[in-house]
Amino acid sequence: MSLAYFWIVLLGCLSLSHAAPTIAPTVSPEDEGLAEGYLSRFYADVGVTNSSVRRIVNSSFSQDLQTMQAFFGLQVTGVLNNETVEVMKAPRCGVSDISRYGHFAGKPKWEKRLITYRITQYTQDLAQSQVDATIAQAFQLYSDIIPLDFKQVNSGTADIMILFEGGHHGDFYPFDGANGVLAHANSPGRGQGGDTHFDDDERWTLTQRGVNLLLVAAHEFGHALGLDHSRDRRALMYPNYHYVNTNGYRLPDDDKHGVQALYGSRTSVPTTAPKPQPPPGPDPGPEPEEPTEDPNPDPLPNPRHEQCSRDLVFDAATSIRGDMFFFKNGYYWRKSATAGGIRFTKVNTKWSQINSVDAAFEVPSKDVVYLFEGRQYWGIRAYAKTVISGFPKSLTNIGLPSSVSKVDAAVYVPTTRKILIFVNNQYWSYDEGRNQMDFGYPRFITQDFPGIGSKVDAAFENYGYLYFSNGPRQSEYDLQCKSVIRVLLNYGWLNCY
Ligand code: 0DY
Ligand code: CA
Ligand code: ZN
Repeated sequence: MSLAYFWIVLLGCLSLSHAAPTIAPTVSPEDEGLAEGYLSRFYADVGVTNSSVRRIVNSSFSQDLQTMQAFFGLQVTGVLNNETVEVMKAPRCGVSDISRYGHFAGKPKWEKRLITYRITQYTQDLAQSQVDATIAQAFQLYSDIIPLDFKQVNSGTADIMILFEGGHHGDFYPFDGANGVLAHANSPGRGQGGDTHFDDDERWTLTQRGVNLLLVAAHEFGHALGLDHSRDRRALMYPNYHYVNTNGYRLPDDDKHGVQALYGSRTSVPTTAPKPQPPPGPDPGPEPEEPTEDPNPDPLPNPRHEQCSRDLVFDAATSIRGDMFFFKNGYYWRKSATAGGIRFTKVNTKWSQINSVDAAFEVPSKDVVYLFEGRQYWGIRAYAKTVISGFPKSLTNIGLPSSVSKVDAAVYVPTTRKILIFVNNQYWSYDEGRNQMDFGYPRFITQDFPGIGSKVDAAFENYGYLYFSNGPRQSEYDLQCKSVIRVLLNYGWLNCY
């Protein structure tokens, strides 16, 4: 780009900034400065790093702000308001933790909504119709959540040209025989931009054996849409292939955030819930979990319609054998780890003695889950989801004072074997190994968990991080660095796009 062109772009941006103010009048000058520093540290565009340039280029400020707002699940306005400033002020563990996904230098992306693709050379490992269907399915993982559509064409030059071939195949990156490099793709752009090649010396399958085409194609199309590799081991864009169950597969959260930061999200909320999948392993088959219309109306409203509300507040949350259970008003949403689908169930149709769950946690090493309601708690066998005999027990049984009439939240920390029990602005620590309450508790939440707020509505553990909900807001907390590393909204767990 010539220098002259660069200044024209700058001037263009300047006039734009007058048209649309990017700072809400309620934001103080100090917070404005904080936001500028924050965005240039975490969201600086490649090539525009000079802060004096950034100050003038308001549309870049606004764009970076939009990326940040999308990442944190805030309303994407591009205008700095106090809610956004609050999220920026939440302490974090250092630069690397803010986003695990990556974009390519210069953030190339498609500037149109309809992207065509063409498969010019097929593999012999699968039927052509299977390849067509799998490639379409891989694209659909993206078109479900971003406002792009993909269309297969059978002649001419498409935006994304796809082929299967081993060794040399017409670019400067010959494949390496079986294993190693499985496929590669170019970042978005004209000409070869987005083109995707699969190494035909791999054994392409639709199963766990060989190399699963859906997973690799979905990874490659991530590149073709502008995603670089991610540091999140759970992400599809993690550099190394590993098989995961592809039934009902959806994009992992990290990749979803990454691609939505480039293209925004599809605005319409899907009207049909994802198909429930049977739970895996020794779990005794599909369970009689039905969306329940209650004949005797409850004092607490059925929260089903709140699933995709930004204001959704949980009563409790826990993992059970990899699935996530989110409780609210005597109901729960169950998110399947393998299928990703969500089921909505009334608590007392599952556990007849329990009407509403205040707090819940799982001790995976014992395969037991504990559910709390009022002054009582129940032990549940995780594999069968049945109440263990001898329950319910009283809260005083675990050493809580009799003045506690209900607990707000509880979570088990596998690394320390402690159960943290939250009541109002304090918490207790119960040692699961010694089977007794730790000395010196209760302690104040704000003292030991900076940044999560002074009260916890629901808490759970997931992949080594702790999640604390306070109202609709949720903090992803790193116990080791003792700080919040991301701020999320509760509804983000419930497949809402
Ligand atoms: N392509 O996108 C790749 O990342 C290449 C490597 C690159 C330097 C050209 C690749 O094929 N990497 C292998 C891979 O499977 C690495 C491996 O584990 N053999 N990447 C794609 C992939 C597919 C599905 C990764 C994940 C899931 N996480
Ligand atoms: Ca290879
Ligand atoms: Zn890759």
